[in-house]
Amino acid sequence: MSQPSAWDQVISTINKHHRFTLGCHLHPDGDAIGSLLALGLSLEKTGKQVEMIVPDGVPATYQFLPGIQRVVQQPTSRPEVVISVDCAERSRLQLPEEIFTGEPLLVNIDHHISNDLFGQVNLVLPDASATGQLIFKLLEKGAYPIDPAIASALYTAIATDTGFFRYSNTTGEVLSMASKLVEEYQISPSQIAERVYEEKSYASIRLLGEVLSTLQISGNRRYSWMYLNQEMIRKYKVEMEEIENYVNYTNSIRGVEVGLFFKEIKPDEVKISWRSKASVDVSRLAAHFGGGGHLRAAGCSMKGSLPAVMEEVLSFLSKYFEEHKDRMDGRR
Ligand SMILES: [Mn+2]
Repeated sequence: MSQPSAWDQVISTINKHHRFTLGCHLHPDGDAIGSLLALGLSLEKTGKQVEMIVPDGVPATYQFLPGIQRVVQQPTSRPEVVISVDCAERSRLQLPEEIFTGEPLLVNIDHHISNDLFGQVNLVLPDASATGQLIFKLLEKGAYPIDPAIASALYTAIATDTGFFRYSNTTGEVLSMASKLVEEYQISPSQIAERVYEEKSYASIRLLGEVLSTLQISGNRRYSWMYLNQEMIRKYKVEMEEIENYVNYTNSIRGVEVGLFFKEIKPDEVKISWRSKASVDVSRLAAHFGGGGHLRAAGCSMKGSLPAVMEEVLSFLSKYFEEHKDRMDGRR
C-alpha cells in the first residue's frame, strides 16, 4: 500500500476540525459497521464531536458490538467534516442530504476498486482486504486511541470481509493485525465469530431451507443456482443482511465452478450474486449484465420478472461453459 500523502491528508483534516459525521453504504455489512464504529469511537475519545449515522439501522447481527448504541439513525447537528467508510460511490452513501447544506469537507475511506474518488480527501486503497484494515492503520498513524471496544469493531470489520480469514484476500498483514488486536486488547475471536455466525434469526434459517429447496445444478455439474422470490420475502420478513451469505452454498458443491443466487428484491427487479472458485472470473460475467465486483464474488441487478431474468442469465452461462469446455475439463 502506498499513497502516504492520502494518510497525511486524512490525519490533518481530522486534527484541524472538531465536528464529524460518519456514514456508510446501504445494507451495511460487518466491514462498514465495524469501520464506522471504530473510527467514530476513537475520534470521540480524542474529544471530537462525532455522529455515526446508519439511517436504516444497524443489522441485528452487529448489535453485540460494544459502543454500538452510539450509532444512530438521525443526525442532530451539522458537521464540519463528513467521513464516508467502505462506500464506493457518493450515491450509495446513506446520509440525509441536509448534512451537506453547510458544505462540509467530504473524506472518502474505502477499498473498492470501483471507488470513483468522490471525496475532497480520498484514502482509497483497492489492495486493502477491508476498510477496517485502513481504519486500523489510520488510528495507528494518527496516534488516535484504540481500546477494547474499538479493537472489537476493527476485528469484526477485518474478519467479515475476509470470510473469517478464509478468502483469497487473507494476507499476512491482515492476520498480523488480527493477532495484534487479540493480544493487545484481549478481544475474543471465538466470541465474535459466534455472534456473527451463530446468532441467526429463526426466520432466516427457515427461509434458507426454502431457498435451498430451489437449488439446481447444470452444465455437467459445473454451475449451480437457487432463488428467492417475493412470496418468500413476504412470508419470512428477514433482513437482507441475513440473506447475503446464502449464495455460498451454491459454490460450495464439489465440482461446481460458478454459483448463482437470484433474489427477486422487487416485483420487477432481480439482484444476482455470483460466486466462483479460482477458475472463472465472475466479475467479468456479472459485467456482461451491467454489474461488477471481484474475481470470486460479484453482483449485478436486472429489470424483469424472475423467470425471465433467470432464463437469460442461465442460457448465457450455459453458452459460456460450452465455449470453455476444454479448459474446464483439463482442470478436472
Ligand atoms: Mn469492505
